[in-house]
Amino acid sequence: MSDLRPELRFRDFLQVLKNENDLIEITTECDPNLEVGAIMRRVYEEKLPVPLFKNLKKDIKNPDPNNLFDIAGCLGGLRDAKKGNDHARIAHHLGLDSQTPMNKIIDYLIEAKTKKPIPPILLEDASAAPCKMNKISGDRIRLNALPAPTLHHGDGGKYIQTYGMFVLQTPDKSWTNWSIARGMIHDDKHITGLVINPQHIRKVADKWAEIGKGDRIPFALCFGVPPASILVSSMPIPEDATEADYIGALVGESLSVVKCETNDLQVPADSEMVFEGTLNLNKMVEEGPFGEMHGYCFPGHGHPCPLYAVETITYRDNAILPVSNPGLCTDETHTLIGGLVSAECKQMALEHPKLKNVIMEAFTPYEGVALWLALKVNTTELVKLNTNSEEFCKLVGEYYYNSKPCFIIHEIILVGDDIDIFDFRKLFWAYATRHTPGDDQYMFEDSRSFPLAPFISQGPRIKTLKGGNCVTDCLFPNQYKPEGVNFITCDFDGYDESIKEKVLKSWSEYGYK
Ligand code: 4VP
Repeated sequence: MSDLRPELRFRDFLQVLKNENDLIEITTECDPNLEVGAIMRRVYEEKLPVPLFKNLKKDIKNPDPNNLFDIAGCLGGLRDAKKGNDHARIAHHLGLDSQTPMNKIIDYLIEAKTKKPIPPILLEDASAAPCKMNKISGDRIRLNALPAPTLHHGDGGKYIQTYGMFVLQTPDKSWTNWSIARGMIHDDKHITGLVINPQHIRKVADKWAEIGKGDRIPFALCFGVPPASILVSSMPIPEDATEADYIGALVGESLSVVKCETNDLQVPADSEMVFEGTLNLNKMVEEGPFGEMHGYCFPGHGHPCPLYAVETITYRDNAILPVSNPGLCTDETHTLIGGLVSAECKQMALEHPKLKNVIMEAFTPYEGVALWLALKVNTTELVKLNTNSEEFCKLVGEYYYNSKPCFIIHEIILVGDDIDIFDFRKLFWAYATRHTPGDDQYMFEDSRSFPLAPFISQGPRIKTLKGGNCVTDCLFPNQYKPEGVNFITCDFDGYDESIKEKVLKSWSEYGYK
């Protein structure tokens, strides 16, 4: 049996992918300026093996004297289903069997919440930690010399941070948040990035501002962390919950952490690289534009964002920078952010007295780039609620659109229990055929809009950041009533079991391979 622990060790994760012919070491020179991004986009869109860029083109005028890192991309993208399970890489992030399908991954994430949290263990001898092999600080830090990628045409700079994990802690140390937020190189010593509400990174940072220390908030940015950690960092787990303890419960053991060099924060010992320093909420610089999870970059000006001063970098030998290149489906913004929002939304249903028996599954279909949330409804249980479309959709919309996980969602689609919401062809068919546009759609104008959604950022609601959220009811009116609806679906599934069995058994006899 293999002793590789892909969920705990980033290098083991890469080795597992390599063993499964799902990783290609690219030794041809590749330019971090757009070429790496273009390769990654093609890999995501064609579901090809992950690229490990071993020969990044150097900037002749400004070469990196420390030769800090190679790049690994597309680590949470989909694998070609012909090679087995298309969610294999997500399963490996959690140490699950590579064949585990997405609905089981969602259930696994929910189940781990019921397990006792396991806090991390602080290694006394930090010098033994891989992330402490090398250290640079002060003048030796030259961020502009690093082969950080410019990912999309139109991006405002080099995005060194797309798949690393920020560590921030409240001043009273009661809440430590691990999260992903994008980060762009500003100059040789600084990066800038989104620190926005309702993200927890903002809430923790605001606690420092409340005590007058918003200009020197200690942070660590860790790259190549245990894959279970990066996955949970995309997760909207409840406020005050410590991601590290939940991850311990998820992987069944304590994570090993070490203290930072310049502050009291603790970081995964097995990280590839750790940037340490202070975040200044009062110093705003231009960040972006950046091609985002919905598949667009809107060139032009960026937005003011706070500044992170990078004071020390520790890193292991031959460090590897993990990179996500968001865009058209399917990349980490859809599998991880969307997948974890799905888990939270299913959990929310289980916690609701009326919805717990009615909502069977929740999923953000990748083709909807995590703007859509599909909810599968148990129609037998729905009838017992003695409700109707308007009342039920208002209940669902008010509950979900006022929650943090649904911050990124703009359309909730209700479908009956004959629809597999993980099968987009079926979901889209139900969407097209089972609601009357307008009549079966309920708008929520008081809830928060997602500023990154292109129709919000490019439309009038960018001024108010309110509303534009919809519940689309793809249940027929009679599915709310005891009489129900009688229909036979005109697809292969719609035939009797006996016919299907006979056809499948005789398939090759007919001449089909
Ligand atoms: C919560 C979603 C989210 C996705 C991308 C991004 O840059 C910021 C927030």
